[in-house]
Amino acid sequence: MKKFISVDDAGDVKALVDEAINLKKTVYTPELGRGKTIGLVFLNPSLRTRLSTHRAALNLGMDVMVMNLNNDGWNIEFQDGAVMDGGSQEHIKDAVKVMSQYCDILGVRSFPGLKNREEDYNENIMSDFVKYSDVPVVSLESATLHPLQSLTDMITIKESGIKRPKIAVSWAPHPRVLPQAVTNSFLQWVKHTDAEVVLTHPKGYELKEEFTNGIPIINNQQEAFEGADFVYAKNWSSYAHYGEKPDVEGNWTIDDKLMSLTNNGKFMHCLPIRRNVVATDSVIDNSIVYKQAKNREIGAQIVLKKIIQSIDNSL
Ligand code: SN0
Repeated sequence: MKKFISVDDAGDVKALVDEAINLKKTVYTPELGRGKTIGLVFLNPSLRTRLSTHRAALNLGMDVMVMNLNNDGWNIEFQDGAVMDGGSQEHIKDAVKVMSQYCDILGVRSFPGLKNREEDYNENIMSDFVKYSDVPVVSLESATLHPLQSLTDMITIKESGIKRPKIAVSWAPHPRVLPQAVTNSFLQWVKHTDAEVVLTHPKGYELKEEFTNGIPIINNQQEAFEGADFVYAKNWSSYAHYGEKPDVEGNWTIDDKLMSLTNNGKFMHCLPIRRNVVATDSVIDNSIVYKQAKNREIGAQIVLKKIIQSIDNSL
């Protein structure tokens, strides 16, 4: 594995999921990454991704450096050819080039601006990291994708042991405008597994077709929940009316009544979750969200392990 930006870097998804589950038997293998350093660069907040990737690196014997670029670095200029006589102090090109020289792997988190759809869906910032980094780049969530979360979700679903589970991916309410990344990525990954997926969202919240191709979309949330083994909840803002939050009819908050339509379905969410907005306390407290969060560690570890192996093989 030379980088980890999307499902296209995962190779055989089912095999990667199995390898990750198998890795749980020997989590601590410090000889694999000894003498190697990972740099974790954050342009946005993070709790699970930051700590689980850090822990995964420690399990592999790596050293870890964390850089909160927005708070602790210079103001970054992202525009090519910019005349930098204003507020920005360092060009992304120079920052990435330099940071990558101190590391063997560079992880980066960068959310979308949710103002300019073309810019976000071009993945300009992640592409700059890949282009200017001297070492492999791992996405810690980019403008449109969150592959470490999705890999982990595939692990959690596989571990349930349910053959060809029915998964209802559901939009849920939120007070802010949020990225489409987690849902885009989940849909991208789940297509490589044995599952029956239905997507439910209010009108106006259609995702980019590339991600929903071949997946039934049901605008009636109750109908979508019927017989589901898993409910995967997430809010996202509109793709068509980019970065907006069109009004929604009805109450999409996931509660016990909705969950009772499922096949004893398990509730999943990537966290952080707005309690009693996205889902009720009772739904969250009876869910598998902490199992998902715990699995973030093994998901990150299999990715770092595979990248370390490909670095060692090319030496
Ligand atoms: C991010 C998102 O992509 O939706 C990260 C999820 C892993 N979530 C948020 O930004 C939530 C922020 C909030 O105000 O609740």
